Amino acid sequence: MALFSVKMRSSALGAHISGAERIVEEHEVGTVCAAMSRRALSHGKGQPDSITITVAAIHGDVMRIPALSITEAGSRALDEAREVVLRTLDPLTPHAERAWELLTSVRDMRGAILFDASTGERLERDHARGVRVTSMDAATATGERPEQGSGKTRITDALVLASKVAHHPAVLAEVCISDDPDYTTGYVATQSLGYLRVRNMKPAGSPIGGRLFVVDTNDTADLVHYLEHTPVLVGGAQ
Ligand code: WAQ
Ligand code: MG
Repeated sequence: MALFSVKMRSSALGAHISGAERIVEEHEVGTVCAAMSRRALSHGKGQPDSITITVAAIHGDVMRIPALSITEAGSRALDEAREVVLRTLDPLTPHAERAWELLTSVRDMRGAILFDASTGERLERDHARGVRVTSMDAATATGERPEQGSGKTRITDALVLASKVAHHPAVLAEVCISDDPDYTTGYVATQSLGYLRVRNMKPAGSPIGGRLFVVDTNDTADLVHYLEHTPVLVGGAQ
């Protein structure tokens, strides 16, 4: 059966607004493209003046990996959220505070910061754009997935991305803050800890948001190729 990767990105005056990733069967391509454009047009960050949807046939195998398990940190305020993140990163890098400072100072990136665990340096080539994880989806049949825009998709989408990212051995941890001004729950994820939801990652109404991957690798190109191109289905029967 032919599978297709469907990607959407939207922007206004050149600034990134939103993006989405799916892997679907041929007969679902039309419906998914329509749902993605609807979702892009009603995004909380603003009205896009450009929406690009790319459909590409997947040649070769699709990797199947389990979803990370979801847990929740009971953080009641920003400083508690920061503590949860720092406590998770501290054993993995001596530059945990720098990682937090960096992540909480960026916005409007299409992709993620690649943060070198040992040096605290950024490894991605384009600092304004970051590295965008694409070609992934939940393994569940389309009919069983939550309706696009229902609110449930946000956590599903994040869990799929986090599971793909954590699966690569060079990734030690991921930290995510939503760029939606009214969505203040983020997460920190590692392969062993799973997906830890963290409330109050930023003040309500703040436009900041981004992703940061703490990595340990001497082959950044291999990692970036996996993140950008390897098709991965998450969850379901392995
Ligand atoms: N690859 C890399 N970075 C990305 C990608 C991607 N495919 N998609 C988004 N980002 C970066 C980009 O800088 C965004 O500004 C930032 O992440 C946040 O993206 O369990 O909604 O789509 O309730 O706003 C977490 C859910 C929600 C927590 C995260 O992220 C929970 C969210 P958003
Ligand atoms: Mg967003």
